[in-house]
Amino acid sequence: MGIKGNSKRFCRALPGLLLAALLLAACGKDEPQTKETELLLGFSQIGSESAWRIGNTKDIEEEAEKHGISLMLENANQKQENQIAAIRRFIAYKVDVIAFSPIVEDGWDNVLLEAQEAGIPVVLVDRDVNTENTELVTCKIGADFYKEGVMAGEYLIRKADSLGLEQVNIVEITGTDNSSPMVERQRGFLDAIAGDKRMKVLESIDGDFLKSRGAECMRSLLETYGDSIDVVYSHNDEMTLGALPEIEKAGYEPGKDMIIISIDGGQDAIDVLKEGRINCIVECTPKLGSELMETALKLKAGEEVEELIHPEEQVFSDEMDLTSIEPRGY
Ligand code: GYE
Repeated sequence: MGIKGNSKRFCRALPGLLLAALLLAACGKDEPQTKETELLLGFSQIGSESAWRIGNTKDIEEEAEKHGISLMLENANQKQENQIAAIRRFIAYKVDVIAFSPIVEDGWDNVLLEAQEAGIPVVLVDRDVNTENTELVTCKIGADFYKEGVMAGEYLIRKADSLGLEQVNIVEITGTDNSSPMVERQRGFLDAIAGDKRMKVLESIDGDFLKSRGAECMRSLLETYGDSIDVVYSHNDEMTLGALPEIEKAGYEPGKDMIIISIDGGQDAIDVLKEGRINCIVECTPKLGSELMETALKLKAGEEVEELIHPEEQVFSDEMDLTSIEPRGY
């Protein structure tokens, strides 16, 4: 799976437009003209770094189709400059609505101003931007990353209580530096454990949300802290799945010798949770497509939209009956 090339995406939008042009050409002067209300949505996706991201792209494609929306979808291959260029193309193409998942929080003001000047509403999907001009963004649809971090920290406190631990040494593998899930998952977690004297973060290391980086980070953490690591808190499943074999190679049993906490809840990680090699996964749902399409339709119709939409999320952990987890679908 993965995101297909940009030109293909571009073509997805075209059949509708071609059809409209053909209809117009075919209509004689006296015949009534049937005009479709086309909605063209430009969406700039970050890349394909994780099962979460691939599931998110698929969901957006499927929901666009279900809602009869023409989608120009571009994959930025993990580069902010590609996202900025994509947004500029959407503006030039005069899409009705621009949506994007900003790879990092900073550096969007100029291009957002250009969208505003062109009168095109902008919807943030999944991640957030850092801007003083809140008028630049119409609304945001995505998870409450701070709450996810808090839920991870609260689980750890309960787990430490149940094991009767007196000292808890934590290593944290973080997502992409300056991305909103990285910033907020860290802040929420630290706030949740702040009042607990047993908790100590030995090191936070940037794993960029990638499996390969998760493995590298874990190797380096094991070299430095080895036996003293009690907990691995990883900001996504991909990095967790990269870290686990390294822990095993070093002679430890993840889930028993070390408490493993992850975020996302893709099927592969849920299966590993069921095996007992991960202790807790805080859910982050990639299924944001239907909210996005409904919001885009409302914006096109000139209706009010909600400024902030957070999906409901839960915690999957060794505290529950894991057989009750429904197939995740990504
Ligand atoms: O957790 C990670 C993905 O922004 C919430 O990005 C998203 C994160 C998700 O690559 O797996």
